[in-house]
Amino acid sequence: MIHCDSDLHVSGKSDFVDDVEPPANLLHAAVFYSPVAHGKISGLDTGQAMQAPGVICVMTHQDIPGNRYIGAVVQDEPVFAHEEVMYQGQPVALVIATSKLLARKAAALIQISIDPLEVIVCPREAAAKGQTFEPKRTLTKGDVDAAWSDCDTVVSGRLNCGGQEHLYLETQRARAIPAEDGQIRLNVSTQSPSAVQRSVASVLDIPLHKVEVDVKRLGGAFGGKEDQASQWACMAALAAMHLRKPVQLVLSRQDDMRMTGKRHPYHQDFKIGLDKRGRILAYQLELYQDSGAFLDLSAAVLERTLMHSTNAYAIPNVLVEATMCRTNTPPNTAFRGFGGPQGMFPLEAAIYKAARHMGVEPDFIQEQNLVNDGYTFPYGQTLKNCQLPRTWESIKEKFDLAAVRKRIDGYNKVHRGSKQGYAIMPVCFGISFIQTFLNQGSSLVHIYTDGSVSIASGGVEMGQGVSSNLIAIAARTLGISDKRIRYNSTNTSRIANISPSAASSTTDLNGHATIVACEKILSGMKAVAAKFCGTSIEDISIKDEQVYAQGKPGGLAWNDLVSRTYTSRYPLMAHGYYAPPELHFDTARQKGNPYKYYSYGTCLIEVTVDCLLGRYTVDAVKLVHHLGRPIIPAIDRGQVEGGLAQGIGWVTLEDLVYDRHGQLLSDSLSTYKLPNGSFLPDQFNIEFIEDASTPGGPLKSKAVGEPPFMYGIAAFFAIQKAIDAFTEQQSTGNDKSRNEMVSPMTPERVLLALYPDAYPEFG
Ligand code: LUZ
Ligand code: MOS
Repeated sequence: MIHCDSDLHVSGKSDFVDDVEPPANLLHAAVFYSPVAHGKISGLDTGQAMQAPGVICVMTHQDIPGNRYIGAVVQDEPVFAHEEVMYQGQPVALVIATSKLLARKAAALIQISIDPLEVIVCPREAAAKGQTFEPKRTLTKGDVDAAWSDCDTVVSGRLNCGGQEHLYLETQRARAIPAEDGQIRLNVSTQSPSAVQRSVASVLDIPLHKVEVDVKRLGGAFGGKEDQASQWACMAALAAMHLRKPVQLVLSRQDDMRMTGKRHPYHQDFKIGLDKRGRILAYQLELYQDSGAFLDLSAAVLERTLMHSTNAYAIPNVLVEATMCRTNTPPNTAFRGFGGPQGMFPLEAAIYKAARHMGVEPDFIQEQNLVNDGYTFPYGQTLKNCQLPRTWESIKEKFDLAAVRKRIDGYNKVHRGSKQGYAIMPVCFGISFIQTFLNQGSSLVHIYTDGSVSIASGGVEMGQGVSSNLIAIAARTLGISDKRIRYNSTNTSRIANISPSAASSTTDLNGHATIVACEKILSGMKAVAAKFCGTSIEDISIKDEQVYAQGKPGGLAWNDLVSRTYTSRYPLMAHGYYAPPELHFDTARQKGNPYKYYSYGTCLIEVTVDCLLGRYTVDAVKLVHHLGRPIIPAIDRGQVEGGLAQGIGWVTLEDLVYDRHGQLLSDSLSTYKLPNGSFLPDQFNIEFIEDASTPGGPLKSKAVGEPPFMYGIAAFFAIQKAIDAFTEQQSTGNDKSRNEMVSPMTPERVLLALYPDAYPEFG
C-alpha cells in the first residue's frame, strides 16, 4: 500500500482549503500588520482603504464581540493589536473585499502611527533586561557541583542555535461560512481542529457546539499549524459573522513568513566534565529560549528541551536551567521535535569540545556514555527495552566506521584546499505528549450496507500519512481490502475534543482508537457469522473478505456478512476511544513518567568542505533506525528521509536574519535558503531495524514523525570537523571560532571560521 492520496496529489486533484468549490458570494480577506517591531499605536487610519475598489469593510479589535485574546494555553495574544505592537508582522486590522487581490491592495492603504519602543531580538538581552515569561525552570539529577572536582577534563562553551521557518507548501488559510441560528462552519488548514473551534467560539462569544471545524488535509504543517492556525480562522470567522457571508483568508508566502512564529532559537551555555576514560560525570546547561512576543506553546516546548537535554547519554550529575525570553519577534511555536533538537544540540557541542581537549574522536566519548536499560533520566523515567546501543553498533559494523575514519583521514592528508569530516548523532526521543491529558485518540468507524467503510478520527492528514495508516490498520483489523475504506475529513462535529495531530503520536493514538472501534463492530458481526456457520464466536475469523470458522472457509463473504449484520440489528458503526495508561508528569517537581516509549536510532553524516569558498557538500548519510513493525514501510521511509532533510537544513542553510529593528530580512524563498534535492546526498543509506518485540504503537508499529529530524545535527559537527582539519593544518592556533558555535553553519559562517584571523571583526 502507498499513500492513499498519491494519485490525487500527483494529478493535482486533491482539495485543499481554497480548492473546494467556492460559494458564489465568497468574500476575501487580507491582513494589515504592524510595519515595526515594537511601539505604542498612536493612530490608525483606515479611511483610504475603505474607499478602495471592491472593499466591503475593515475590521479591528473593536469589532470583536467576545474575547479579544487567543492562545491554546494562556490567552495572551491579541487577535488584532491595539495600544501596543510587539513584533513586525503583528496583525492590526482585516480588510474584506470582493477579491483576494483587491483586499491585499486595500490593506496596503491603511496608515498607522506608532511611537517606537526599544526592540529586543536577542534572548540573552531579553533575559538581562528582565523580559521573561514565568520563573526560570530547573532540572537536576545528582550534584554537579560536587562532581566537577572528580573530573579529569572540564570544558565549557556556548552555542547559539537558530530558529527555522516551517515552509509548509500550503500557507495559513481558512474559510468561514455562516449557517442558521448563529452557527458557523470553517474549513481550516490546522493540526488542531478543536483548538481552532475553541478560539473561534471564544472570540465570537458563542458555545462550542455552534462552531464546526472541518479539515480534509493540509499541505504540510510541521508544527506550524498546531497552535498558529487559530488566528486566521478567528479573523475569517469574525468577518463571516459580521457580514453574514462566507469569507476566506489566505496568507501570501511573504506575509506568512513575516507574521507567523517559527522554531524557537536558543542561546546555550554549557559545561561538561569527564573522567580519563571519557565518561561524562557532570553536565551543566543554561538555556535562553527565544519565545518571541507571546507565550504560544513555549512553556511546553521548553519542557521537552529540558527532558531531551541529555538525549541518548547516561549522565549521573545534571543541572539544566532554562529561561523563556520575551523578544520582539512573532511568537515562536511547535516545530518537528518540539524543543527536543534544541535540547540535544548543546550536549553534542560539549562532547565535541571535550573530545578536542582530550585528543579523541567525539564518537569515542559518545560511545562511552550511551544510555541503556535501567538508566533513569533526570526527569524521573527509567529506560526499559532500550534499543539505542543496538543502532549504534549497527552503524559501527554495517557501515564500517573504522574504514570511514581512515578514508577521511587519508583524504585530508592529501587535499589542502578541501577537507572532509564526519559526525555521528544518536537519538533517543520520547513518544507521547508531555502534557499527559493530550494523550487521547478517538475514531468513528462506519460500515455501510454495500460493505464500504469510512473512518473519521482525530488524526489530521498533513502529508504524514495518518489517513493511509488508519486505513491499513482498519483493513487488517476487519480482514478486508484497504480499497473498501475511505478516510473522512477530521471534523469537530464527528469527533469532540480532538488533541492536536502532533508529538509523533497521531497514528499511535487514533490508530489504537480505530482498532477499538473496529473490534466493537466485529463483535456483532462475529455473532452473526457464528450463527450462520453453526459455531461459537471464538471460532470465527475474517480474512481476505471471507468468514472462516475454525480456520476453514465458512461460505460467507464480507458483503453478505455486512447485510446480515444490518438486518440482524447489530450496529455497523462504533466510536473507539484510546488513552494510553500509566503516563504522568508533575510539572512542579519536573519528575514523572511522561513517555509511553522511546524512539531510537543512530546516524552518520559525511561532508566535504571547499576551503577556498566555504561551500560544502553532504556526501553521505548512513543511518540505522529502530522501527518496530511499520504499518506502511514506504510512509515510514518518507518520514525518515523528510525529517532528516529538514534537520540538515536547520543546522546548515536555513538562516533567519532579523536586523536590529526587528525586521525579518530573510522573508522570502530568495533570501531564506532551503535544502533542495541536489543538496541532499547521493548516498542515502537508511537501514531499519524491524523488531516487533518492544512496546510501541498499534500493530507493533512505532512513531516515526519527529525523531529523524535530530539526525541532521550530525551535519553541523561533520562540517566543524572539516573546518578544524583545515585550521589545524594552517596552524593559526586560533580557537576563537569554537568558543561560541553558531548554527546554522551557512557557507558564509564556514568561510569566517576557516580564516578567523582574516575577519577578526566577525569573530
Ligand atoms: N505538542 C504538544 C507536541 O503540545 N506537546 C508535545 O509534547 C509535543 N511534542 C512534540 C511535538 N508536538
Ligand atoms: Mo508538532 S512539533 O508534533 O506539532
